[in-house]
Amino acid sequence: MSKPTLILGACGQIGTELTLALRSAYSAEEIIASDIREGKPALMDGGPFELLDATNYEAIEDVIMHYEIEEVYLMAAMLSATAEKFPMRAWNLNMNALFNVLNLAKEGKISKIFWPSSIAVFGPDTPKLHTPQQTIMNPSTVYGISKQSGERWCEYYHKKFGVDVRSVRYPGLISWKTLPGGGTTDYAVEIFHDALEKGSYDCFLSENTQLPMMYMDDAIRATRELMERTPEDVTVRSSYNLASMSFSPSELAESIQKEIPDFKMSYAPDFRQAIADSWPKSIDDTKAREDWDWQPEFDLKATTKAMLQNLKQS
Ligand code: AKB
Repeated sequence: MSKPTLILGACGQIGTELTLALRSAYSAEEIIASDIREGKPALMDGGPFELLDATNYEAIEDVIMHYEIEEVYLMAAMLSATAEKFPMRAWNLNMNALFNVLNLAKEGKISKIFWPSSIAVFGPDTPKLHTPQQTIMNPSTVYGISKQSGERWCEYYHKKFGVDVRSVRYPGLISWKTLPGGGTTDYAVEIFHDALEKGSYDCFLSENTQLPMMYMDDAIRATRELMERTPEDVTVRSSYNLASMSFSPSELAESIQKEIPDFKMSYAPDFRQAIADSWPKSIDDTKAREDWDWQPEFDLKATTKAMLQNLKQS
């Protein structure tokens, strides 16, 4: 079953893999990639692409009308570390892009939205272990504030206008096809590149900073599984907690050392340490498991092996 679908922010870390996955599952011609810049050849050559600014309502509306788009995945966002440097730019991008798609759905121009939230919605007052779906949030970062506000607006548009918007709180995502940019969990991707290229990595978080993480294949599958459910199954319209594994930089280094015994790790925490310290260490995703049978497949060992193998071959 294929529906004309628009991906905003298709050239980023998640957008690239989501676009490729949807194009191979459905008719590639119906999966329209878009971003403010061009992406990798695999993405540009594999189906339609539009240069599009997610904050420009009229430009998105034109593309939606032209391709008769039904579903939109809004993957354009400024992540946690960059957002601390450019708070107003982050707020404008993260909120205006969301309002654009929510309003297009409210006006009946699209029928379904996916919008990613993040573990960044939680803050220093949140219980750190097995953080529940419903708990104290109080995010202390620019990015987290925008994601928590976004969650409130998603639920509001669903309740008030019947907008079918769906969301998960992604943990740090580990992938080999496209580098992340501007996040606090980026170390868990950079480390694999440096391990293969230099045999060492200087980590910007301290050795025992445990954070929730996920391999990209699991994240894409979760996204698709949530989007494929009937609206009645989706009982959370803010955003679902989503989990697979949690580890610290030193645990990741040990896992890499099992594959590359001479790998060396050093630590030089910077401003991103404070962001990481404000986030949960592990997440309780019972609600996602109950509502749409979420089950992760990749643990730390499987992720390490997949990352090293794929990066060596790429
Ligand atoms: C970030 O580090 O900012 C993101 C996130 C956890 O949402 N990867």
